[in-house]
Amino acid sequence: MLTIHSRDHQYQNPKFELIDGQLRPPVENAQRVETVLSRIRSVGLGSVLPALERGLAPILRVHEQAFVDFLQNAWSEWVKVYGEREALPLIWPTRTLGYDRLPEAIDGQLGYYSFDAGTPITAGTWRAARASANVALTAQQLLAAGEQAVFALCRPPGHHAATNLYGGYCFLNNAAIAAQALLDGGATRVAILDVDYHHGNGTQEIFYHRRDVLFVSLHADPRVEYPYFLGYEDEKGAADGVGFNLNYPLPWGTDWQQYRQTLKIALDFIKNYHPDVLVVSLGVDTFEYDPISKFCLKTEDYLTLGKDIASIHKPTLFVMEGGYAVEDIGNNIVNVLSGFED
Ligand code: SP5
Ligand code: ZN
Repeated sequence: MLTIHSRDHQYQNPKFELIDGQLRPPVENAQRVETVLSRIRSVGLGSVLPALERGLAPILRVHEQAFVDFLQNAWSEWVKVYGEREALPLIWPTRTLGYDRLPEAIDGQLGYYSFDAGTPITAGTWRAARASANVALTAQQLLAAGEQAVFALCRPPGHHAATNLYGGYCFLNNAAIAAQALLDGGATRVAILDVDYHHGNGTQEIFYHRRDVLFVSLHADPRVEYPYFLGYEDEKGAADGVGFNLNYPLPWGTDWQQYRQTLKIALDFIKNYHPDVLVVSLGVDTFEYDPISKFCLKTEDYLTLGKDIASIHKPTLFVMEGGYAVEDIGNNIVNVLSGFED
């Protein structure tokens, strides 16, 4: 299987993140990509190709222009006021505070365009986020040109990013951008299967009113897990999209046997949708030793996960999302990809 990669991921390199009431070294760090790359090379999964520049047009098919402008300028605006320290929001337009005014001050804008304080903007965030979208888009082009499966080694991840919101370590929604580009390139129906531990709230929001993209997500129950406010089973889509959004919240402690029962139902649903293409939001933070998660999948289970995904026989674009057990994510990601190819 071909892998697409960009060195520019390293420009998202915050010194700390705010997590669980502490400033700690970021779990979403550059080492993640290096572990995956080295495993891809040691097992000989296939060639690793650089991402091509695709410009802003395919990004603007998914994200609002003003949001993209904001991401592009946030760091320089922040530095004017606070100097070269990580940009974090501290106030949000929530419930009765009002939510439809875009303030002029950078602090207000950070709150307007974000949904958490765990996603630092740094000097290189925009460069890295764009590169990550280009990774997904380059993989999308190869798939459109006839490859059966391609792996987009995206970083920063994307599935929490919505039309005009960033958060959850995500700025641009790589999987959604690729799915839209597949449609724009001639596909009629695209299915997105999100197997990251966290609900893909951004992807859900982007396609919630549409039936040309089916969004199916297995994730930790938002009643007790991040992102808390979306990902419930009664969120089934709206307007034309009713019936084309499917959430499967699972309890803490879910192991492979329990996970697989739900996965089979999800894959059956996807199969009956008859998509032209499958996009997999591939997070391996479902791993038993993931530092921020509470599922119990083992390294060998990811082989079966890949095999199960292959069983619906669709051209498949794998887009990397989360997974923070930095020593193991290489094995876990590559197991999914090689299980798929077996
Ligand atoms: C792409 C992706 O996986 N984003 C995840 C963002 C999660 N950020 C908040 C994590 C809160 C973690 N609380 C952990 C409790 C155990 N220490
Ligand atoms: Zn995740």
